Amino acid sequence: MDKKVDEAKNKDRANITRHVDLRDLLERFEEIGELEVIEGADWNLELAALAEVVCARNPGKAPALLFKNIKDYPENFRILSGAANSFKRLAVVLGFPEPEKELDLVQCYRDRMKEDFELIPPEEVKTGPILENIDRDEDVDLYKFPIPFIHEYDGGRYIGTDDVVIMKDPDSGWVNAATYRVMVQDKNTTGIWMSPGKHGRMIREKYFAKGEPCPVLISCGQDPLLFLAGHSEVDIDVSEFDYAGGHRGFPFETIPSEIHGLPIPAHAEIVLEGEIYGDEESIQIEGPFGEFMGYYASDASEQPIVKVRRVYYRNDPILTMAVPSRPPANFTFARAAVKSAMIWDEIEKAGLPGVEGIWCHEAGAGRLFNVISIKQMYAGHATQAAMLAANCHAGNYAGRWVVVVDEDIDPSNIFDVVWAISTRCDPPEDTRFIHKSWSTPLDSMLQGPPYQNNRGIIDACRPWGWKDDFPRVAESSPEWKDKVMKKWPHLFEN
Ligand SMILES: Cc1cc2nc3c(=O)[nH]c(=O)nc-3n(C[C@H](O)[C@H](O)[C@H](O)COP(=O)(O)O)c2cc1C
Ligand SMILES: [Mn+2]
Repeated sequence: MDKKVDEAKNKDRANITRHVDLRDLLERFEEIGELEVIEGADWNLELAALAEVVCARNPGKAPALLFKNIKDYPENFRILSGAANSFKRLAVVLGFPEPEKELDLVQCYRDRMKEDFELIPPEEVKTGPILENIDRDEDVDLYKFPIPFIHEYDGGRYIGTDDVVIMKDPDSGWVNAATYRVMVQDKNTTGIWMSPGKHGRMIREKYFAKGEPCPVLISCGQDPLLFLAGHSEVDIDVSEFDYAGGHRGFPFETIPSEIHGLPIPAHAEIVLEGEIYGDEESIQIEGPFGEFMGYYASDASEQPIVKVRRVYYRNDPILTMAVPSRPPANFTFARAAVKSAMIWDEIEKAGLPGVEGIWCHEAGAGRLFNVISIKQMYAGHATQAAMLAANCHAGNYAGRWVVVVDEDIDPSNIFDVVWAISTRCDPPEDTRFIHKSWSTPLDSMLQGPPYQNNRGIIDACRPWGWKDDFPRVAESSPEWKDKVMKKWPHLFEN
């Protein structure tokens, strides 16, 4: 283990020793003062409500919450909320120097993708902490864990929110590892919900088409890098394990599971193994669930179930919990940064020059209101930027607005962005629409199938044709601002 860490250290340009697993990260979060231990909360509505308000009151800066001594449960069966969801913790997780502002994170990520990123496949090992406890067949009892009931109108307790669902394509052997919600039905059965077009759903359909159940692992507590890869749009045929490994700089260790030989992350906290059944006798009602757009947009529906036959877990396991809700939620800051960087990477590879920054605002749940700033270089450049950002894989699913601004506008600063839309945009000329795009039953603006939505793009750049004659901005020069701030510093302390 130490040797690998050393190798990673050498590799990392920032010379940061990378973490081994979630527990290693928790120590680091504690060192930087960003971990709060909460004792005695109730799994039933209380701990999720606390996670929600703590995060919403201080977006990007709220601590991670580690719940222990949860009502009705052993002291050390814990729940973690918001692991990577702050400036500082996300930088630790990704191995970046401490950021000063949102775009520092995006820039570091994008630089890595541009310069030295490579996919690093997992390394198979024989054993690891996840095998400390194994419950088999009739001993399986999911209620052993303090599974949260998150919001009042949810249809049940969700064991899988900050999770990674691991499935193997039966034709190519590609291992997909993505975040899909998992609701407990009874002590050894869960529901699982996958939106049309998702990789896991495509894989599941291949098994169902052959009349077979689909083998699956559900990791319900793991390294935040796996969760970040699991809920970001990593390309089809690319394993999120390889992608997350690439960001850590050394491989994730995996152990073949007992029944299906699927890769169990060796340092995960809780992993379920079983099969997904989608036949008529098996399906059960799933949901509703408070969703990422901030609504209950889709009703409860009949969905496939997972029959759980193994539960692997570490001693004193930690269930990781995401609380989708009216934004900001306890994962939207981290998502905003990663998604912004992924879109930047993709559109740059598609040939777009002149990108200065991107920010997928938390107010749009990190998907619905994405702003891209460019240094305009030719007529049509702004439209190209918007179209690519709206349609590349990382920006496509369930999007709504893309705004393009000039390079003097900080895309992460909503005040700057509203000013640009208000003063550099002629609404009938500078808004355009994209119809029939990839969306989801979770879209608050869709009442039923087919789940396609329409998008708006806003060109809030100075009009290309007369941009050099555009009115001068009225503000003190940087020199004057600097001078006065130095002269009266007490006015500028936090
Ligand atoms: C907390 C959370 C819960 C999510 N739940 C679901 C879900 O239940 N179903 C789904 O299709 N996508 C869900 N997503 C979005 C997917 O994880 C995301 O689109 C991911 O890229 C899908 O991976 P895939 O491309 O391998 O299918 C969720 C995301 C988050 C952050
Ligand atoms: Mn995938």
